[in-house]
Amino acid sequence: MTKKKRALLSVSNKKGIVEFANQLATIGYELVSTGGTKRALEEAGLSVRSISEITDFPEIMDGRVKTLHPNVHAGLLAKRNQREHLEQLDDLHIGLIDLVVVNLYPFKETISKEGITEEEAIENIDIGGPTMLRAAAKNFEGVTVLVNPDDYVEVLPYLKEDEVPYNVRKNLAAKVFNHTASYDTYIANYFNEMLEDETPAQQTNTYELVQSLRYGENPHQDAAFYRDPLYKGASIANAEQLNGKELSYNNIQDANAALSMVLDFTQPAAIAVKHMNPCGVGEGDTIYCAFERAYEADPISIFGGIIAVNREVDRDTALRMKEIFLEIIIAPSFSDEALEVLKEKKNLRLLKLDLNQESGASKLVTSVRGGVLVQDTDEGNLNDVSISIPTDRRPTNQEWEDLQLAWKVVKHVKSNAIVLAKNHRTVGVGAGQMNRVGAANIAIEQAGDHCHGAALGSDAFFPMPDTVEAAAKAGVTAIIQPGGSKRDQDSIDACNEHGITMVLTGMRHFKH
Ligand code: 93A
Repeated sequence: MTKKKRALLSVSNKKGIVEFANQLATIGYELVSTGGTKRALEEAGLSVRSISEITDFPEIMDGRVKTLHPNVHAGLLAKRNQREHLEQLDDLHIGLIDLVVVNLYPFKETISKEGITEEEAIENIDIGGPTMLRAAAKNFEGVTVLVNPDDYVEVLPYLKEDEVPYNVRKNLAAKVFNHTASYDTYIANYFNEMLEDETPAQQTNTYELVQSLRYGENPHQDAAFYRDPLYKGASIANAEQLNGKELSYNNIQDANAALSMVLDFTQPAAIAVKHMNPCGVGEGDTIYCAFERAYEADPISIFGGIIAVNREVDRDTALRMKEIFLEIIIAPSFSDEALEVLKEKKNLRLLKLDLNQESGASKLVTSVRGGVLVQDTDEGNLNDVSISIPTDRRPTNQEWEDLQLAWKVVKHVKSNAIVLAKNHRTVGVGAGQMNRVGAANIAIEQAGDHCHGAALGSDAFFPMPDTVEAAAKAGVTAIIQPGGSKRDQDSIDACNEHGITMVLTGMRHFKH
């Protein structure tokens, strides 16, 4: 007579466990469980052996030690095709364990809750569970291991046939190691954060797959999109897509650029992005007015652009937006009428995203060949700096408004960056140039007549007065820049000569 197959069930998340165990019992499995799982199964009328019977040892220390025992781990790790292993088990009266159903103490969920104490967090570090999972996964040749309740249904037919295919077992083992790796990363990060001001701790990151992408920046590049599951701020990874085609790699990058920018605005604002740079930014009393200004800022580049706004899109704004070919619109909400209007464009991607989520620095990971660079996102703004005005003239109220807008926008433009703003909108953007005056010339050319009385923002200091000279010639009357060059005085002198006012922020906004 062949021995009864043995299943070890020990789960924190009891979803689906009763139904699954019931089926296992029906097909002849002996069920073995730890305290809480055993109770749940017995309440449903199943007959279950206690893990203590297998270990010949009680569950002790409030469950801290319940399955950590050679009788469990030998039963899991014995090679089924190695006689010595099986003989050793026989000598020691240890039975094989054929199926492991384990999910872990909810560490991530626990630390995500408000007001959790360190003690509660630490109690939720599972030790016995991952040990069983890893043992079973290492020995997937002889053991089937289930870490995800969603897999019960799929595996059941194989168990009924008494033959779980090799590849299925291997796949389940891979799921285990991915799961335990990510589980440990949460724990590592939790400890790193606790230590933050003491030791520079090793930082480990874990990401969850959001979606595989059709391709990357170009069709011959594979790509996928991952989320940082612990990030609480607004993120494209958490946006609700209400209409349109699936997001592409470039869409996600552009949408992220637009989102990062719109989060810096409190009054109604509209951002138009192309290739991760803003091509038009407008502010206004209403979102309609803000969008109109963002459009007027550069009616050519907005074509095929990505829009982010920080207020509900209403019908009138939707009608205006609909007139232009846009790739994506990101908004905190869309009125029903606006949705009706915009949904007529089948491909237009509409992303609804709560912009009031507790935002904050996210880690910015940039890859280099063979490694990654990690830094905080640039959350610096004018509230964090003390400005100085070294020129003879101070800005007028209107100039100060425009300077603030230019400064907010230039932070998000690829360096070297110059932004010209006037009357609540950008009028010229010079992005990603290898010299500063080159960026200024592009912005000036784009702004044309609008340069007169415009404000100029520069993401970094002026190494020489040539940008001031070019700006003065074009009619710019106010400048905002970090300052800090050895030759700042030359730029200040040039401003005074041309009656330009200049604000120094002391904070640089490079974006390479
Ligand atoms: O505290 S533990 O690390 N010590 C153990 O020996 C142990 N064995 C299983 N946690 C342990 N478990 C975990 O208990 C499992 O991973 C599962 O999450 C949970 C199930 O406990 P119960 O059946 O009592 O609800």
